[in-house]
Amino acid sequence: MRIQHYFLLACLLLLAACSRNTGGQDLADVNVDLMINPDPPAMGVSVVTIILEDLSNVPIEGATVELEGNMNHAGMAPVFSEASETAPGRYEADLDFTMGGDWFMIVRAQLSDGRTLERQIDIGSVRSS
Ligand SMILES: [Cu+2]
Repeated sequence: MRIQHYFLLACLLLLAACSRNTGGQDLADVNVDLMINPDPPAMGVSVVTIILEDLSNVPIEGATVELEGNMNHAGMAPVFSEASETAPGRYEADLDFTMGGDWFMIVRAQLSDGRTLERQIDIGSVRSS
């Protein structure tokens, strides 16, 4: 193969990876729990903890977890954060709730078995003070 062919192949693989990420599936065999400190959530930087388990409550280790915080009303920029695994199946991220009001979280996880999870979780009201 000539060098151009490798380049084309790399581009195609990248495209495939990107479209998988945006089109992640809500995997039925994965439990996703979300906790926020402080609780109830308040405006400002908070610690968001995601627990990933299988249906037998076995922790799902080695995932890459990303969070996207959104508000229910239009015109707000989403807030992103990357979580790190602090214990088996436990992923923590700092996330800045930039405004009081109703929020929801989109949890994206790349599992070690190669599958991609995407799940939306309602947070409800974030206090403004
Ligand atoms: Cu807002």
